[in-house]
Amino acid sequence: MEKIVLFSGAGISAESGLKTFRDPDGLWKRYSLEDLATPGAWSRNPSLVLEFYNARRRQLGEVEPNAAHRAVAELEEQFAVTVVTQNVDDLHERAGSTNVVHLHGQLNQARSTMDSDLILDLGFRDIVLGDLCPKGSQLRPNIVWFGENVNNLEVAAAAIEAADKVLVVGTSLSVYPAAGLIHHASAQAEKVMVSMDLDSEPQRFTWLQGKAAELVPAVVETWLSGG
Ligand code: BV8
Repeated sequence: MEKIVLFSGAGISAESGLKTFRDPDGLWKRYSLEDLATPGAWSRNPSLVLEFYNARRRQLGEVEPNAAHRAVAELEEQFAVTVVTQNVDDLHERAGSTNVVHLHGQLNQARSTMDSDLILDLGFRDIVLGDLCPKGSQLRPNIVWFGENVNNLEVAAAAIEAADKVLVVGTSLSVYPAAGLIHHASAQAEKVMVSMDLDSEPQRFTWLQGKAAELVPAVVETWLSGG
């Protein structure tokens, strides 16, 4: 079975109604990531950080996967698919993808502040000060903040190296080390990138400019019909 890796960023979830980060109306255009998505932010004002993620988690409970997420799930009919995502939403999973590797954590999970391996499912519930892990320490979002180590990098790099096709969707490739993963795609692999705009022409990738919910189903249709 041919192997495919889908590498996604916030742009794949934009048409589900979730804000991206660096588009004109993006989250980091409205808020300061230093005040919301760093360990320093957490130690200075944990309530503000908790509320920022509570609001995003509540919204996640009200949105649905879009045609791009669903098309990616359909690829599993004929291919061995690994989804490597920078996103913290669960829309790939809700669309039916069964092998999703999260690099930056998951919005619907909480984590102990004394044991980073102690992870709890939250669904779409809030975390507030005083919510404690079973070991008695404050719960935090299970999100990788700036300055924290990224999860699953080796697994992600190995999957991309082994892939026959790599489809990159909805990422500005601004955040490292995640963005560096696309360079692990082999010379022989078919390499396609879908986004609305690009800061720089991606070497080795065929760039399709446009919306994920339109372009990803078209690429998937071509691949499923043998193209
Ligand atoms: C680390 C969770 C080691 C939070 C996130 C200077 C230079 C280079 C690097 C650094 C530097 N200084 C510091 C660093 C490292 C830093 C970093 O990369 N900073 C950047 C900002 C410069 N990285 C880290 O800190 C990482 N850790 O390095 O650890 C270490 C250890 C100790 C001490 C030091 C270092 C951790 C990074 C993880 C941070 N957490 N997410 C949250 O979600 O709240 S990152 C955040 O950005 C999200 O995960 C997001 O996915 C990710 C990347 O953004 P994108 O997904 O690409 O979204 P973006 O808005 O940028 O782009 C959207 C794209 O979609 C655009 O291309 C647009 O055209 C397209 N689009 C929009 N709509 C559509 C569309 N495409 C198709 N259809 C549409 N409809």
